[in-house]
Amino acid sequence: MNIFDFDFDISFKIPRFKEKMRVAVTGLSKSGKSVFLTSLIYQLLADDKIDYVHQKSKKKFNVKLMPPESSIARFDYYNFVREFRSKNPTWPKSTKSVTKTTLEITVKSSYSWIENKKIDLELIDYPGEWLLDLDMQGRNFEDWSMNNLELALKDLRLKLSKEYIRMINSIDLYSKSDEEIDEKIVEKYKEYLLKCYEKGLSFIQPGRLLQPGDLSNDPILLFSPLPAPQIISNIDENSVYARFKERYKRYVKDVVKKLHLDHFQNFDTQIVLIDLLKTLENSKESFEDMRYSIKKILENFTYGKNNFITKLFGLKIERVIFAATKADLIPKNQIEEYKKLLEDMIYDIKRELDVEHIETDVTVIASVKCAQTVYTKIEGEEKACLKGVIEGEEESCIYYPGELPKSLKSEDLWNREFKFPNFKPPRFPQTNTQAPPHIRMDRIIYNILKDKL
Ligand SMILES: Nc1nc2c(ncn2[C@@H]2O[C@H](COP(=O)(O)OP(=O)(O)OP(=O)(O)O)[C@@H](O)[C@H]2O)c(=O)[nH]1
Ligand SMILES: [Mg+2]
Repeated sequence: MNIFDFDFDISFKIPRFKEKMRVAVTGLSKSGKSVFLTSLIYQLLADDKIDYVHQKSKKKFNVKLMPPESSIARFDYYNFVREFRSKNPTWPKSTKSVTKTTLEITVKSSYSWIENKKIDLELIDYPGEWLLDLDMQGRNFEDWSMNNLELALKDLRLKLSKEYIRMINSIDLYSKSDEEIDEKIVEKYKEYLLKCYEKGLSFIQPGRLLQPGDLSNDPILLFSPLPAPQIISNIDENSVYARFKERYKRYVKDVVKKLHLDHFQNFDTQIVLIDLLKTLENSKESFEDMRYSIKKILENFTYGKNNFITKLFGLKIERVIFAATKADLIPKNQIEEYKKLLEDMIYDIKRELDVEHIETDVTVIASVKCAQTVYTKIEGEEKACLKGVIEGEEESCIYYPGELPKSLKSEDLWNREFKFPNFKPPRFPQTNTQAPPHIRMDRIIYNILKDKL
């Protein structure tokens, strides 16, 4: 045998560990989380997948949707897509529980002797209302009540909370009473929260009261903020106050803390989705209230740098992407102003993250583009408008949503009128060969994956 006839085993490859990426998609209710996740998965699975990502990363990769773990419900991707693909496409319904999805990304190795890299990208979806309740952790009932009652007596809320305040002022909250009254008080409080929601206010606690999920009709939710008595020892153990305090404690311990531990820890990337259209349609107060809510929400996440050692104790968020959603409803010529409005909202939050060396990015996106910008004359003046099918209609129409001023500093912004109707989504392609229309989803996907590819 010729010694040069040596059979070198080229099938051997240097193995690689599978990497994990956990992305916290963070957003208040109706900010567009479920649609964003559906679009993101669709874009990644589609054959024409995100040319931009391939071009920028110069890497080839494949994506597979993994079967769900048995312990947690699966993000309803296939049903959402089926609805988007139907003749009369519809948006996903409001989310009522926590669901999870994992995408396995296989990145082609640059060398044939090194195994392809595999990354598990984990994403969760949940009702936006539940997010604000995380802020209740670490606060006792007295503290929480004081904060929420102070808020209820301020500005716009003062009018909305009138009936609730009148009710609690007319009841003896500290002496022995029948439990029947509890439901009535909480019902009034819920009415107040709903009014806040309708006025575009975001800070709503407990959010679970508006979206109870599996706690629907559960007495654990029978509490609302109450003023503390002058003398603590005057509280009867069968009083409204004592019962509400006890239920509050149980809710925070058994529900909020558990939710936090089970689902809102251990992320390395965060995407904060913000629906600024809601604030434009409402008021400056709605804008400020949203800013406050986002700040409160982000206080519940852990930021920092990950390294081999720190990873042993759980991941920290190293990168935060702020994205204003539904940008297809802002005419093209005002997109820069829309972005500036987002920059204004998150200015302080971003600065704090910058100081901590957390990478941040600010962008505007439309997960699913439903409307086009067209120009048309209104009362002799050319205006940028939207063309699309408004929900409940059959035919496409041209719609003027209002116009963002060039300078957002002027109070003029909050004197202008805006109205953004819900547009019907376009029908999704019937096969995975092509992705649905979007704005900047490719940019955001690249941003999420860039360090891993
Ligand atoms: N035009 C437009 N509308 C959008 C887009 N994304 C979401 N929407 C609208 O916003 C609504 C809410 O979107 P969802 O993704 O369900 O919001 P969510 O954050 O999951 O809401 P919850 O589940 O209630 O927390 C949708 O029903 C659509 O009407 C988008 O990219 N463009
Ligand atoms: Mg949802």
